[in-house]
Amino acid sequence: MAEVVEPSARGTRSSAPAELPTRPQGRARTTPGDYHAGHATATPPRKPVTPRMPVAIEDHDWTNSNTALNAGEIAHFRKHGYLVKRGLIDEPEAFRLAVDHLWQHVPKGLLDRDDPATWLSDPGEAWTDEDARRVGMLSHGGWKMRSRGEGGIGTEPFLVQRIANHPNILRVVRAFLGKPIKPVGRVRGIYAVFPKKPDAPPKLGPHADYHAAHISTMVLVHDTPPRCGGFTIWPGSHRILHPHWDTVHGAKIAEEKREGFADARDAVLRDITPVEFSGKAGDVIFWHGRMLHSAGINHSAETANPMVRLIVPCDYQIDGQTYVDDMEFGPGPNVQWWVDTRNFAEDERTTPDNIFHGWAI
Ligand SMILES: O=C(O)CCC(=O)C(=O)O
Ligand SMILES: [Fe+2]
Repeated sequence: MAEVVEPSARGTRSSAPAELPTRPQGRARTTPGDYHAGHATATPPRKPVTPRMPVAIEDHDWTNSNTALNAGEIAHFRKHGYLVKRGLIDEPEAFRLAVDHLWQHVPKGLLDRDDPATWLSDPGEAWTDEDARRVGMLSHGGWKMRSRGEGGIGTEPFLVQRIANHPNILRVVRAFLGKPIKPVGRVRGIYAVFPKKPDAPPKLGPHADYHAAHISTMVLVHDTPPRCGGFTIWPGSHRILHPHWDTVHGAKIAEEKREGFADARDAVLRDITPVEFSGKAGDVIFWHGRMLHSAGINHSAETANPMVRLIVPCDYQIDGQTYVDDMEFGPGPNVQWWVDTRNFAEDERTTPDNIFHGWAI
């Protein structure tokens, strides 16, 4: 059974810069500066909820790696909120560079690429605030490797040009949206999920993002078998959560809609079995920005082949909008600076059925 999920209590958010832990002196440095705290998506459940354990993602008879979308794919994405394209990008060198990049940036040798025992070691305080600023934080058994600024981690050409702006990915995004796509300036980073200790309980961290992307991708940069930490999503949650947001893409949920959002989220967790994305390097999952999702559970330390799961998350939105930074919750310079997409003034208020307003599907 998964652990009970208790989203962080609201009202506890501080105005500390993003990713600086908002912690009392001396608390573990692996605690993230939780930018979700205070946001409506972090409203606690009325009753504790235990998420179901994920099942492996399944291919269908219409699954393919074309850059056009067939009727089966469109219907599946509309209903379930995600679509997998196997072997969509063939960039072994970029993938190798991404994997090497992560291991080359481990602070002070705290994790050793060749020693799986270190992947379970939980460096704790040894991973300092300064390390987190340079290479990203450890949190909840994962490492979101990323850093701020123009040349920050996430802006490297092998991530941006060869992966995020890969013509095949852009063609699929374009097929969904039917409009020019804003070129991507950065990926979120390279995100690792460490194997959990064999006797530790499996934990999920279900949450909703609010980055204003129309669509996002997770790109596998190495082969990732099931139960090895694959990105985990709650199918159909995009439709259930959509009406609870103020606008179709923006980050806001009005005060009086908080409880409704939280109840809908908790119903999703109770009723829907999540799906875990596994596959081979170059497989890509396209997912709707309103999906409830989580980093996956990495059981590989229970097998003969322990592995650290790595993915590259990328975000896409249509071009030519009036983009604005959200200084409080991001994306913007303070918070969610690792996300390339922005809120935009032309965003519309939600209605029960305008989730795909303006899309080509
Ligand atoms: O690492 C993962 O699989 C999930 C990451 C995630 O939830 C996010 O980037 O918002
Ligand atoms: Fe997320």
